[in-house]
Amino acid sequence: MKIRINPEVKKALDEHRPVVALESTIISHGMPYPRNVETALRVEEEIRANGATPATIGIIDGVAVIGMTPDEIEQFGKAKGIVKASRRDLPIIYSKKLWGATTVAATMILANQAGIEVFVTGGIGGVHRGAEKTMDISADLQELAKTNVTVVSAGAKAILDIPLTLEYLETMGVPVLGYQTEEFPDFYTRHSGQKVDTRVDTPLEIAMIIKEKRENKLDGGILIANPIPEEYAMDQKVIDDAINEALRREEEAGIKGKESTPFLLKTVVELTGGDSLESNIQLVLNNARLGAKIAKEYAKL
Ligand code: PSU
Ligand code: MN
Repeated sequence: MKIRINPEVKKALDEHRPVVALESTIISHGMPYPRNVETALRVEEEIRANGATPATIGIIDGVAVIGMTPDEIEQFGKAKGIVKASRRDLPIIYSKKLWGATTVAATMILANQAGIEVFVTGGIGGVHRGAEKTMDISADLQELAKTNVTVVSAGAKAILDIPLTLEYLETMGVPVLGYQTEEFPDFYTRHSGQKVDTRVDTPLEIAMIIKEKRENKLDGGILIANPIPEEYAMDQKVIDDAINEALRREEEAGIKGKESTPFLLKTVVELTGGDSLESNIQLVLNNARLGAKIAKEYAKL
């Protein structure tokens, strides 16, 4: 396998100490430079401060890197043209020795191959609005169905169809755990009006559920929905208006496929004068804190 595990990460894994995986699409395609790099580095710091080792994952010259250096993170944030890499892109990127920014799906695959259970991101991909016509359903959901990794998120963005995303996860047998909430958060706000599968109140409770899923060979991922802290949440009307306008512009520009999510994110940032970016950064930091605590509890079990 074309995998390079950073020595610090390798040592932590060998010693059964907590490690947290991080994705790189959020760096290359989810936020503008230089806030993307600054955020990625702060997320790593937050994970360390909470007692775990961070492992930012991406593909460099056709080799999957588990635990990028700060300099590599800078390159992922700065360079143009790094391919957004989901499951189907991996063999092509390996074969052509390209750089690939890994999505939630691809990061889950690589985290699992490296032996990392806990993965922190911002929001997962899901069922897009209008999917009954376009069939645009993120490969992240299929990956959650089969790959043994726990994904810590702030829910899914309202650019998606959240009720359909939750239906899909139910069909695929993915536990959706609300951290200190009964309601599934919609990324920029704490509320989507949809219920989670189960409320959990402590990192230990989550670690125990992960352990049961693994020991009982119930393959697949677990989705943790961790609401954005109230003080950083966006005004519901402001964000709804921005999303609706972004969706309108997407339709007008005829944007489809893998370009869709990056386009919508970028347009929402523009339309909110950067406010949505601030929320996005804060919710990722908040997920990093929780992810490190879950990894720590899980390592003790
Ligand atoms: N949601 C975010 N920020 C992101 C993404 C999702 O808030 O950067 C990225 C993740 O990498 C996710 C991907 O896996 O978008 C989903 O893309 P698609 O919808 O094309 O599957
Ligand atoms: Mn898609």
